[in-house]
Amino acid sequence: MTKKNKTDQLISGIQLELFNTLPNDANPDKINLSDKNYNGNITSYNKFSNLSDKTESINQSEEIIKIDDINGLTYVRNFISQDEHDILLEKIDSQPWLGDLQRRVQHYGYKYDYVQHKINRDMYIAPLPDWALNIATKLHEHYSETLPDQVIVNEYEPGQGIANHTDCKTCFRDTIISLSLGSECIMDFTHPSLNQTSILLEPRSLIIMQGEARYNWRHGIAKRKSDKFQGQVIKRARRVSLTFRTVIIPDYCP
Ligand SMILES: O=C(O)CCC(=O)C(=O)O
Repeated sequence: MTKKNKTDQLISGIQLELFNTLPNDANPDKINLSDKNYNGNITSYNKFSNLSDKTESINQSEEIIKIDDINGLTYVRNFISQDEHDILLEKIDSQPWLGDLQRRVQHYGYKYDYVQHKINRDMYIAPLPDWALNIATKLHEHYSETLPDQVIVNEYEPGQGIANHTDCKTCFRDTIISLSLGSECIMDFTHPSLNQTSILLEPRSLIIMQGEARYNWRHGIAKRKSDKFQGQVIKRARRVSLTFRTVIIPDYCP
């Protein structure tokens, strides 16, 4: 059983509309939007609004934020718990890193060719390891129409970033999801004819790109040692991200 709350809040001079559907015994005051991640309009609601039968593994404080200025862009705060975060980072750090890009990376499922922007059966490595498959499955249950079968782990030391880009349209299906670990950082979204938007990515959060956000916008992380956001300087530390995608293999229908 759930009850529906609608609250209008004015935060940092911006009108927010907060829709949250909480279990009857949940305390709406626990939802904290004071550290808003973005300079525009958002619609925010609690995870449990329409997922009542699928909540057993979901962190109670998970919060979904639709970024109204960019169709198809969703930010999910607290997707994993702090314990899950720490275990995941330890697991990743026990795996070998590749140094073939300007930052260290790990590839799972398929190795993506960043130079030629292509993927095919020859690039298949192995099924996702359990720790990645568990997350991919949870993403598929709640946020992605397809089960991600490719993961790239990126490591960003302060000063490192990733150029503005759109993920290869012919290589991957519609939903691209990145899970952040470690440091906060700003991700920029640019469009040929619309204003740039920046989102503060917190550790344990997801950024989900679908539709227009995935195909018509570019996303990137500037090479900086700190970010300025809403008048505050945020020093970067080491950030590790896991980007989940579902590959399109030509001539193959699953
Ligand atoms: O670090 C991130 O969150 C995004 C990574 C990314 O865009 C990519 O690997 O293509």
